[in-house]
Amino acid sequence: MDSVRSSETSFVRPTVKTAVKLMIVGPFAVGKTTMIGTLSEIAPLRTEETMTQAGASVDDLVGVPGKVTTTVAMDFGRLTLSDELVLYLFGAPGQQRFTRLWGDLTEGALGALILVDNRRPADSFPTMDLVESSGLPYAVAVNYFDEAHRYSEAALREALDLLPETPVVACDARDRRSSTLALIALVQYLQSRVHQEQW
Ligand SMILES: Nc1nc2c(ncn2[C@@H]2O[C@H](COP(=O)(O)OP(=O)(O)OP(=O)(O)O)[C@@H](O)[C@H]2O)c(=O)[nH]1
Ligand SMILES: [Mg+2]
Repeated sequence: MDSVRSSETSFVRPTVKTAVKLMIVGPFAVGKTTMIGTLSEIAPLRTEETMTQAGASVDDLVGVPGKVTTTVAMDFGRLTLSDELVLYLFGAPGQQRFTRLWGDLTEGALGALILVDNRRPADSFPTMDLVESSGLPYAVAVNYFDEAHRYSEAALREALDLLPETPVVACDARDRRSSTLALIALVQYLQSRVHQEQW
């Protein structure tokens, strides 16, 4: 990863013509910070704070007992996808108590990748509500924490009540290739929507 984050990638390439802002969103501890850290070619901006007992009742530590910090505002990273296209990645907490931040954080975004924890898919519903009410087009990436809860795409679509055209991919937020593919699914979806509007 450090070799990717060499001085060569500190600046946006002069050939880049388009910069796109995308959101990476989802419930507590779903892997948002991990994914942006995995994808970003620059050192990601993080706003991690130590969790205290005060949050115990609202942030369920199921499956991540070792988690000691949480994002309190946002994550930020950058990924050059081609000579002409650069993505700015913003991570946003999806819990209802952060709704007030949502409007400012999503300003100018073209789309969102909604992360789903395969062990607790319903925890992503509040995030999906927020994204839908803000009108952002989205793709869903199921971040696999264990093998026990492997669902077929059809079952996931039904459980999450997705439209047939909404992309759904499986991913491992710790893996660069897998996370890039999830992002590409979103970007392709956004491009297909633009083409549809043009015709
Ligand atoms: N097994 C597994 N663990 C993961 C994966 N992605 C993230 N984790 C772990 O899950 C924990 C939570 O990840 P974070 O990236 O902090 O999650 P987050 O969504 O940013 O969390 P908050 O900002 O607190 O809401 C960390 O311990 C990660 O190492 C994954 O794909 N598989
Ligand atoms: Mg985080």
